[in-house]
Amino acid sequence: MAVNGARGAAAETTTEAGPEAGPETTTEAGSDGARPDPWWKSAVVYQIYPRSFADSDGDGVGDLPGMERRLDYLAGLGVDVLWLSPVYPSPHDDNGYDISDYQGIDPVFGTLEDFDRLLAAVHTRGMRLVMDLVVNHTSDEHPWFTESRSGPDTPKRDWYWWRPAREGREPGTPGAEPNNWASFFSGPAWEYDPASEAYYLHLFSRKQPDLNWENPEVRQAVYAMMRWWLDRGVDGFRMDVINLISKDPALPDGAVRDGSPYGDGSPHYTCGPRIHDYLQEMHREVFAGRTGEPLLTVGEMPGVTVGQARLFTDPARAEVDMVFQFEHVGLDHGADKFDVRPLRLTDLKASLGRWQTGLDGTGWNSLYWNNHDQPRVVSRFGDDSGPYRVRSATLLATVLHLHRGTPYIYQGEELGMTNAPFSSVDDFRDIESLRYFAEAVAGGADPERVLAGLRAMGRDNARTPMQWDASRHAGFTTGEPWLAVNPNHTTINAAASVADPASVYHHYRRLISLRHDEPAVAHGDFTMLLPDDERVYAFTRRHARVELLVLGNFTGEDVRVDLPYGESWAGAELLLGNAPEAAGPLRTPVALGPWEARVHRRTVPAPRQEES
Ligand code: ISL
Repeated sequence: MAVNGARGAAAETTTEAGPEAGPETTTEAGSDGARPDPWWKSAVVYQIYPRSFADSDGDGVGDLPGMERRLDYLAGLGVDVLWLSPVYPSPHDDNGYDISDYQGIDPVFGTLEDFDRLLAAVHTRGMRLVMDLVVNHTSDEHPWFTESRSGPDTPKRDWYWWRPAREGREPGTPGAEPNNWASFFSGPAWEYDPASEAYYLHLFSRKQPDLNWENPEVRQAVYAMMRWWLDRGVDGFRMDVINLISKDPALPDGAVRDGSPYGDGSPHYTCGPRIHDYLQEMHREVFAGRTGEPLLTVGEMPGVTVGQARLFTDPARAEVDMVFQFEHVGLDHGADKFDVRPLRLTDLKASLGRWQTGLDGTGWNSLYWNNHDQPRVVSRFGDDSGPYRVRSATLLATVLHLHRGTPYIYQGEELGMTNAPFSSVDDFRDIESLRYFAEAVAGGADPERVLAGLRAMGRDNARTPMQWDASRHAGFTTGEPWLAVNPNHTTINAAASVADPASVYHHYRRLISLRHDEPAVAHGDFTMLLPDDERVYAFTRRHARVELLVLGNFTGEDVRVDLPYGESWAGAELLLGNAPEAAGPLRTPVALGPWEARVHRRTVPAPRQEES
């Protein structure tokens, strides 16, 4: 996509954070000196989960005016793009990922006028706004589905996947579903509709019927809706489970796993037969030929492989700019995601390293630890227990943000927010956790064990309200929050973090500035070091004559490491670190304190090919 000038004027800012937001990060010449690099290669995205960000009217649910009041905080952090999880009208069976009207705003979040004002205020500050696009499914209360459900002969019948019961089975009874696929949220992926004596497919909840993308009318309706939002001024889309939209129309049974009543349907709907056609068509119909600001598109793609991602993100194929892949956030899963295993650092390095290499040159990575579906990273891969919370949160941030790709920060991650102390199942609100608990306990599992899994991995960990200050309900709402605020907000909150130069917040701010200012962060190549070391994450980034060395100690102990070619790094300047007591140039062998992270920089004398 072409690189244009800035949208609006980047607001003058009086904070130390600086105005480096958004379009200011555009690079004119490409890193290879030829094609201009897209602006999003040096951008950082911040995800807002609207329900839990800021409530302006005391109903206990975050809203658009609340968000608008907090924009200066986000501009101060220096992020370039805001991505909003869904704010459209919805019955909220899955917190807005079940949409009943694609072209409106749910009253709980505000009005279209509130949205337009928010968008203008984001642009005034030099940032961009990306919407969530949820088009694998609608809500069952969407008029498209209401009409589709009204009878077999309605013109919209074929907009969804309707199938008769399995042959020889009594419709509506267990085992009579048209195939053996499971829903992501427990139970079968089919719901029986007695009125029309047929089943409809729902890969998620039964209130999220899957759209039939085989039908060209469905696709055109989606593209028209996307154009409507772009005409309104939004700057792109994060596309929910977009690699699930193409199903094998035969909807075959999946292979049955031992002991499970369900088969694995994923080979028949993950990156299905027409997925590339659909995304290329979407690009032609929605994005190609648009004048004005360049956009950002990111496809959420559970189960995507590196090879597939390379195709999806190859600019020459015009599909999406980048994808969210799931490999690294599955490394601590056992039999399922609630069966938690300890993370092996070598597995993490092997996985992220493979993605770095796999998308090098052709595609582009998105980088994330957290989003609204994942537990808090400081609790998951760091140490949230007290003395090392700040150290481990800043180490994780440093390692992630120094990879090649576009980093995503999930609200509160920049404060080092932690998992929540849920004491009983009644504390959870998420459909996934509640359904999983009910199904596991009904199947004879020990409720305490199931609860332990939910505490570690449940999505509500990410969804507790943003911790703005130490006051009641953390300054999130004056009413009763829809999900309890984490009691640790009295010490972990934005007001305290902004005031403390050694906080997690200021570390994120420095990482974002570094990406804007140092081309090697956005554009440098990537070389993993010490792949077999279980304690230290180490890699280099190189761009032109600048080389960066990133080191992170993933343990709570002092470590000493010998680096390959370590002596050549001796004396390299420290660009950024999380342990002030260790300031100064690099000494080898390197000694790292508990959860210490360092980024060193050196200038290399000659291009790599002449070096050896
Ligand atoms: O969290 C998950 C279940 O373990 C993931 O599999 C998740 O459902 C998957 O990443 C898809 O997520 C997206 O689509 C869902 C929605 O519930 C998630 O919040 C959304 O991010 C259905 O729209």
